[in-house]
This record gives sequence, C-alpha cells and structure tokens, in this order.
Amino acid sequence: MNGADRLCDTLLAHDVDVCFANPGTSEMHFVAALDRKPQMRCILGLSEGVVTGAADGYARMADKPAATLLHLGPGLGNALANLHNAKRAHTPMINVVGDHATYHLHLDAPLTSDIESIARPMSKWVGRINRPGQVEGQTVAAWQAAMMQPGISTLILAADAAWGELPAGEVKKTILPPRRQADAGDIRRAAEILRSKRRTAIILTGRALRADALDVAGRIAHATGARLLSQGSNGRIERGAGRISARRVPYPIDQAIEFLADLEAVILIGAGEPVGFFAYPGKPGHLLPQSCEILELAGISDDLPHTLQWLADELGAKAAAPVPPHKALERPASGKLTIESINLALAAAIPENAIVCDEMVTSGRQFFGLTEQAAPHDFLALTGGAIGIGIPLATGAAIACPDRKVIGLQADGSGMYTLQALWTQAREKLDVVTVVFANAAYAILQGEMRAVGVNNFGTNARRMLTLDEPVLDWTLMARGMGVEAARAETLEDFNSLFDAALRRRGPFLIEARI
Ligand SMILES: Cc1ncc(C[n+]2csc(CCOP(=O)(O)OP(=O)(O)O)c2C)c(N)n1
Repeated sequence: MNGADRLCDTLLAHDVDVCFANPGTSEMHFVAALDRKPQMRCILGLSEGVVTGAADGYARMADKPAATLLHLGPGLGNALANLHNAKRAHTPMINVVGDHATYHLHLDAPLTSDIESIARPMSKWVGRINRPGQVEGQTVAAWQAAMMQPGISTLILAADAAWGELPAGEVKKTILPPRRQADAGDIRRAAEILRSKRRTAIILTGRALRADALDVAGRIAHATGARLLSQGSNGRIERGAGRISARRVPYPIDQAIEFLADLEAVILIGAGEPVGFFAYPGKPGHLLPQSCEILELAGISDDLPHTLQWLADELGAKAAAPVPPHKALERPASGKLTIESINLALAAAIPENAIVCDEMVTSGRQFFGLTEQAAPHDFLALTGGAIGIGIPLATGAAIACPDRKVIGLQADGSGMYTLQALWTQAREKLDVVTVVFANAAYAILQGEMRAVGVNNFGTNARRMLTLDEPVLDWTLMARGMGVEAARAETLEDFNSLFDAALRRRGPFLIEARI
C-alpha cells in the first residue's frame, strides 16, 4: 500500500465515491490507486472548470462532497471560477491537487507554483500531505471541514507522499460532531420580533430551502405575518406547486431596494444581509432600510432545519400555511420564439422531480417566478456570478441523481466557457436536456452599458458585446462532442423538440434562436 491508496481508502471510508478529474504526471500514482478501486467512480472533465462545476452540481444534489483531481497550480487555477461559485453555494468539495515530490520543489521546475496561495481564496480549508503517514489524518480533516463548514477543502498531495509505502491498514469512518444549534436568547429575540407586528422578513438559504424546512418556515410566516424570502441566489431550492415558496431578493439594484424598502426587521437563517450585486454611483450597498433591525439567528454551518423548528415551537406555530392550489400552467402552443414564450413553455413543461440548472442570465428574468407553479422540482442557480457553470452543474447533478431528468437552461455566452462538459454528458450517458438561449450577444452587458448612459455603441463596444460574425452553431458543437442536438426557430419546434427530449434518455441539446 502507498499513500495514494490510503487517500482513496480514506475518501471511500467517508462515503466520497465520485472523483471528477483532470490529471497530469504528478498525479499518476493517485490515478493508479484510483484504478485499483472500482468503487470509486472517476469522471473525466476536459477542462478544470468542468471538473469543479460538476463537483458542485453533484454535491448540491448528493448532500456530500465529490473529490476532484487537479494538476498542480495551473490546473487549480483553471478551476477557480467555478470553485468561487461553489464557495458561494456553500458546497462541500474535496480538491486533491498534485504537487511535485517534496525534494523536487527547490529546483523550481516549470510546473512549480505556490499552490496554497492559489487555493486559499476559494477554500475554507487548505492542507498539504508531505509524507505517506500524513495521508489519513489530513484527508479526514479535509472531509470534516468540507462537511461541517460546509465548503471547499483543498488537499495538496506531494508526489513522494503518494508513492511512499505505508503498512496496510483499514480506515475507520470518523463521526461528525453535531451541527451548532441556535442560541436560546436569539430564538426568544426572534420570536419577540415576529410577535411585535413590525413588518418583518425571514431570509433563508442553504438547508432552510428544502421542502421540509420550508414547511416549517411557512408555519412561522402564517402564524406571524412575516414575509418569507430567499437570498438573491441559492445553491438549491426545492420548489414548485404545493411547496412553500420564499421569494428571491431581485438582482437589479432598484428593484431590490424597493422590494425591501418597507421592512422594519429581518431575521437571517443561513443567509447573509442583502447587499448590492455591484456598486453603482449614488446607490447604497446595504439594501435594507437603515432603521431595519437585523438578527442573524443562524449561520450557514448551523443546524438550519432545527433552528426553524425551534422558532416555530417557541411561537406555537402549528398550523400549516395554505399553499395556492395547483393550477396547471398554460403552455403556449405556437408563435414566435421569444424569451417570454419560451419561459412560459418551459415552466409549463418541467416534469415532476426534475432538476433545473439555471444559467439563463437575461433570458431567465421571469422564469424563477413562473416556477412557483411548475411541477415540483429542484432549482440550482448560478451562485457566485462567475459565468460558465451551467453545463458542468447539470452534468454533476445528473451523476448524483441518475433517475431524475436534468434540465440545463443555458445562455450562449456563458455556455461557451465550459461547453466541453457536453462531452462528459455524452460519455457518461447522462440524462440532461440542455436548452441554449442563442441570442448571439452578451445581452446583460449591453443593458449595463445603457444603464450608464451609453446608447450608441461604437465599433469597440459592439465587438465586445456581441457574439456574431461568426454566429455560434450549437448544434454542430454539441454533435462534435457526441450530444444529439437540434435547432428551434419557432415555438412549435421548441415544444416538440422539448417533449421528444423528455421522452428519451441521454443528453440532448436544443438551440433556441431568440
Ligand atoms: C467568469 C466571468 N467572466 C466574465 C463575466 C462578465 N459577464 C457577466 S455576464 C456576461 C455575458 C453573459 O452573456 P450570455 O451568457 O450570453 O447571457 P445574456 O446576457 O446574453 O443573457 C459576462 C461576460 C462574469 N460574470 N464571469
């Protein structure tokens, strides 16, 4: 047995049995060890953004981390944008990053870099394994941090620690400590606020957005008149008809300020205080009114469902909140393919228990609102604003939930960052329908330009904000990676392609020309 074998055994003993990978020479002993472990499912991503985006989608649905395998500093560097999104989603993940043998580092060979410094901004835990004897302890520490924070752990594995021999031995699973519970004084204060008849909102994220926790939150809201809200973006929401809905704080700054303007108190459960996505001249960063009382009842690593239950008990909130009766959404049948018509058609056609991955950008502004009445589903969003997560996210979610239909809703510009994930979908035969909103533009940035008063774009601005000349052909790109694809020019086309894609298994891509 060598250090790499012990690393695999330690991951497997802790139920980490999927590894999204893009390996190199310094990781060859780890690759060889993974090859000796058929229980570990290894999935190749053709760029590191695919690897970490997929690990994010996987963990959001599996509620446990995947491992990633990344090649030294440059491999980790390529992965950073989607690690940033995973960090913002509070996703558990264990990155295994290979490094040169300890005695080789001082030679400053071409791939040598300061891996710790690259890892630190996105990781809640960073550790290094320099000797085989450190493998088990460091891997358990990485797993424990990923689960408890929850967040990203980055484990740097020196090549000589991977190949160094170790006496054989079995790894025992470490039991996690219980999550921190809310403070009794804070619960009493929250109950006081909620009884005070002030205009109060409860803002939720993380585990508080699962259906069972939302039910309890709904009882609290029903008993007290509080508004239930969720953060502007959230890793996963169990959503749809029959479920309690927590409205999202809007993204556009003026809408967000107006949305929150009348609040006198806010209770945060896992969520952060709402702030502007960007700074704008003359506009505030804090979005709540200055006089609004803010109580942080529970942080993201606390036991959020327990916090809600305790608060409901304190208030004696037993009656279930009424949910609007399910009325099937009307599906537009024909006409022009516009953002509005396609949003309605999609919301009406989402199958029950689907997983929806949203990177629609400007094509999705109304979509989230419509999904309140869609069939029950999970909604996974772009959490950190770093575009290029959608296709990998759907890929990882499909690995975690092979029996559920995954629907990837994808803006074209964002999709181009990590379109290689389509190849992984084809190779792993994943049941994902990707809809590309092909507007041939960075439309959101055109809007931001107009918002700063520039209405006539010159050549430079136009060339930076459009994706034409040449137009991207998504059907060809998908087919080139083994994913069947078709183009929709009308709503009839779209509806029939979407229905056909739902009936079959395996990846399919629809390019919607809007
Ligand atoms: C990693 C990263 N790079 C660049 C940006 C800046 N950015 C924000 S939106 C956007 C373009 C989005 O275009 P598209 O995905 O086609 O959606 P649309 O705006 O057309 O709806 C860019 C480049 C970003 N958010 N993240």
